Amino acid sequence: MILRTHYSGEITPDLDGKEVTLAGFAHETRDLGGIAFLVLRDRMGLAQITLVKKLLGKEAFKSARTISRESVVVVRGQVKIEPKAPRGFEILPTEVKVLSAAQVPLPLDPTEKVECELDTRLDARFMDIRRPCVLAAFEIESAVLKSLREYFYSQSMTEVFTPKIVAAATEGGTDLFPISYFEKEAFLNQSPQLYKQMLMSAGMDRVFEIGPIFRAEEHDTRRHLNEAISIDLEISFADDKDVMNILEGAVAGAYKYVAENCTYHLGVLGLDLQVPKTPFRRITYTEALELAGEKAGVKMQWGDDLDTETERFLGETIGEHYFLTDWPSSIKPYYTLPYEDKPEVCRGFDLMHPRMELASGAQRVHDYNMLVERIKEKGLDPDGFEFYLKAFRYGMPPHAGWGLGLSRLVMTMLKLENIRDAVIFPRDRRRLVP
Ligand code: AMO
Repeated sequence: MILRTHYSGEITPDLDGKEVTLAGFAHETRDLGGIAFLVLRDRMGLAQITLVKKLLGKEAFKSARTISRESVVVVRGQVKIEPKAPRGFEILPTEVKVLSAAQVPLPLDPTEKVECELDTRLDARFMDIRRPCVLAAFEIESAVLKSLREYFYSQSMTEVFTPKIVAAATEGGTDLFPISYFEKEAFLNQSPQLYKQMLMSAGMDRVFEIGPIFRAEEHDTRRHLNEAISIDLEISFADDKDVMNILEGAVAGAYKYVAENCTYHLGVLGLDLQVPKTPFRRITYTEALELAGEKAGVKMQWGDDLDTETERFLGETIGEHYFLTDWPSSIKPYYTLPYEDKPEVCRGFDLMHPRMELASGAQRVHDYNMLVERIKEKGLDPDGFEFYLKAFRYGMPPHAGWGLGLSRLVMTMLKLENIRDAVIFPRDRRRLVP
């Protein structure tokens, strides 16, 4: 195969005189007559290739000058220090091969000189991702996942996979995508919630899962999609406070890992990443309501879900990651454990970034009878949850956990405007291809 010796980002002036082979896309060509330039782009950056007729030979020089933009090329040549070149070096090639020529016109301009509508970009996503600033988010996302996995393993957690084709709604409600499953009715899973809890009864104790969740919500916002990647975790013999500590450790750790290991891609995005300080501030739902009422005149009743206005106010006031704790039991799901002495308040929490919610979690109800009651109180039918409830009848450890949205974490970390910029092929109300 192609023996690429270096990525362009790995070439530095101290390789002066060395022969290298680069492979990538023809980012730009400039023809000045007797001399021509080809800028080669790969996922680590750009390299200036100076085409010299004498070195290449007449025929090869002629064809190299006419390479269409975005064609796939391999270049073999010598590194030469060139202070006038953008990165302080140029490559003087003895061979330029086109492996796959690009048609013209291009569906969009990957040199980032021309602004482009989001829809046009998503329609030609393969070409859009050739743009270094788009690619950077996905390279960083992969680093975030690496850091999270390493952190979870360091906390002696086991990675699991639970089914995405299921028979029952996790959170109740109607936001489910039905699918045809032979002669049965089935759905795409909204959350691994019920399964990760069942694994506590299986004695797996500390599990995490990174996988897709599906929500048939009609939202058309910058922070909702119909398919998202959720990072889910569940731990036995732990309470809400324990898993909040793990959550802030995971988030701050991901920032730190990216700040230390993704300098090139952060540079492409022009970001100086600040690692959030732990512990994150914790404020109760009631305190949040009071703060918003006092300072911003927001009128909300205790028991209302926080509206976007309140969320925005809190984000602006607090200005950093924070936990919202001790929610009214009435607005958190049935699996959230109410306080024993104050059952109208529960041990549910949300992790907030000033711009939006990143995660929610709770200490769970582990008592069978209480769980059946809570399911009924929410207007749901316990019969539909029999496979889940069964796991609570034969010894269920107390447990707690959370679910964190990967794209929201990356989007807020990188200050991306739209969640679609943190998902390679997003699925929303209008988009099913590519
Ligand atoms: P929740 O429904 O709050 O909780 O989801 C957890 C996190 O997943 C992300 N998320 C989404 N991201 C993009 N588009 C969506 N439509 C979307 N829906 C959710 C968010 C959100 O904070 N079972 C609980 C978790 C738990 O208690 O363990 C649950 O699913 O970042």
